[in-house]
Amino acid sequence: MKRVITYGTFDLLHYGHINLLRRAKQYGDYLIVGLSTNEFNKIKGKQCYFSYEERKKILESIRYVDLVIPENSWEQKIDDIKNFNIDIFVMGDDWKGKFDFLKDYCEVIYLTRTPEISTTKIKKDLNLKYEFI
Ligand code: C2G
Repeated sequence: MKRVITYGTFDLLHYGHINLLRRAKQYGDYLIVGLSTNEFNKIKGKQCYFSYEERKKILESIRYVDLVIPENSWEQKIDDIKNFNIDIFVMGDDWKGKFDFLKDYCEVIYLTRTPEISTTKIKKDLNLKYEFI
């Protein structure tokens, strides 16, 4: 039973997120997502459209996702990897190298980001399109 973990905000869920989750799951049998809480998003400088509970509900409905846990801090990853017996840590390669310190505890894999799409782009495009409505 190979257990995989990944972390993120996953606001305004889009196909880039799904591509990441689908590929992350392919590395094992069980995928945990550490979902950034609104408080942690403030630390990350992110303002979410959906609340934590709403983002959690959306993630839990995805076939690749087996468990969603809160991500409250940058420091919790090592404990999570130990507590959940994680074999593989996966992140998009915009984070390449940033989590190599986890290699002492599990395999670390960076997957290519899906080009073009991002939550920021969605917000910007919507703003442009509907700013006069
Ligand atoms: N992602 C992707 N392709 C995109 C957009 C996002 O592969 N076009 C990936 C990111 O690389 C990340 C995941 O989807 O692995 C979630 O993206 P975000 O919600 O933007 O996560 P982020 O704010 O980077 O949070 O402790 C780690 C942080 O919580 C990561």
